[in-house]
Amino acid sequence: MSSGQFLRLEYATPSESQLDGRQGVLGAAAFAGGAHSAGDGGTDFPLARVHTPVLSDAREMLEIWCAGERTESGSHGRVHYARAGDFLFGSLAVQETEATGPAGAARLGPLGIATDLAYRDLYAALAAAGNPQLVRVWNYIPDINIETHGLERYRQFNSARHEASLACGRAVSGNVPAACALGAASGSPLTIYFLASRHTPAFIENPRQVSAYRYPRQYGPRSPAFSRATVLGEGSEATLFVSGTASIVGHRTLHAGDPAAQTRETLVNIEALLEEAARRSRNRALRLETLAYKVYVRDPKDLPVIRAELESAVGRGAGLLYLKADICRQDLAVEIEAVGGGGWRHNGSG
Ligand code: 3EB
Repeated sequence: MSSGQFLRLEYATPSESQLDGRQGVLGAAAFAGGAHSAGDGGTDFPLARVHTPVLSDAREMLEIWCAGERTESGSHGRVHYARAGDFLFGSLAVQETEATGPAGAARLGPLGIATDLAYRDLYAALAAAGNPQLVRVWNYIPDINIETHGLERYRQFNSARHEASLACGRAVSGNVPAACALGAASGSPLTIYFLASRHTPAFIENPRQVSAYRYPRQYGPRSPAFSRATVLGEGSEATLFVSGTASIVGHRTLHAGDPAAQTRETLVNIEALLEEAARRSRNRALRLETLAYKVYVRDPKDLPVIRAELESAVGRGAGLLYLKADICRQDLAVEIEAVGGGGWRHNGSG
């Protein structure tokens, strides 16, 4: 069934985006290595400020989600949210220094406590909004690869996300949102934004990969709770959300030390997801060249080869945004996420 609504993603600089007084914005994320300026005058929609540098001439870039007329906006706990029809966008940030948390969570450490607080607030905001389905979650974790308390911080995050989800009666496998988890600047807050819908998406796994929620214990005590992709709607209006995707086959990293080969393997994974998504949603317009991509590059010196591989496969796509970010495994040089589909139109300079 068609929801009769559109969802549109745009990548733009703050000046291109003309956020002040602009209509139809559901929510946005601003990416910058230094100080943020987008939305300085305040916005009436949620704006996530993510502390990751942009790999282009622009100092700051915006990811803007438009969904027609906003019907409500406000905050619930730490979550700033806006609704438009069936969609809900939310954003929240938690400083680890404010993370005192429940006594039982002390063993999680400051990042674990921040994650616990964040996810409890996220689920409470969803519950207050009548429990729309989580479709896509973006997680930005300061110092993601650093080990503290005897455990890498990404793994601490996974444990806390998993346990907070269980504590809130939420799934940790199967019907879990598409997601990504990337590094952010040291000392920045744990920053999360998300999209939810009154419609339940299809949850897509990649036949080439072990589901992340079934990763063996070698990747951490609690497996990451995300689907490889989700699709909202059916036929020509289906909108696809591809999770952060990397050069992983089965559960193992392939092509360590070779960013070009990692990019090609990642694209094979995305194509496998496209095939699954097209089959499940009966949308044959879902093709590599019609998606918009956000590309996380660990080491900026790899940008030229990663860009060459990606753009030879997808052209300009429907938009490309390159960011410098640490990735959740030390041996991964690149991770790519994507959005596409018929209910979605690109409307930016890309
Ligand atoms: C991977 O495939 C790469 O923890 O939410 C990708 C997407 C990754 C989401 C998450 C992690 C997450 O395992 C890492």
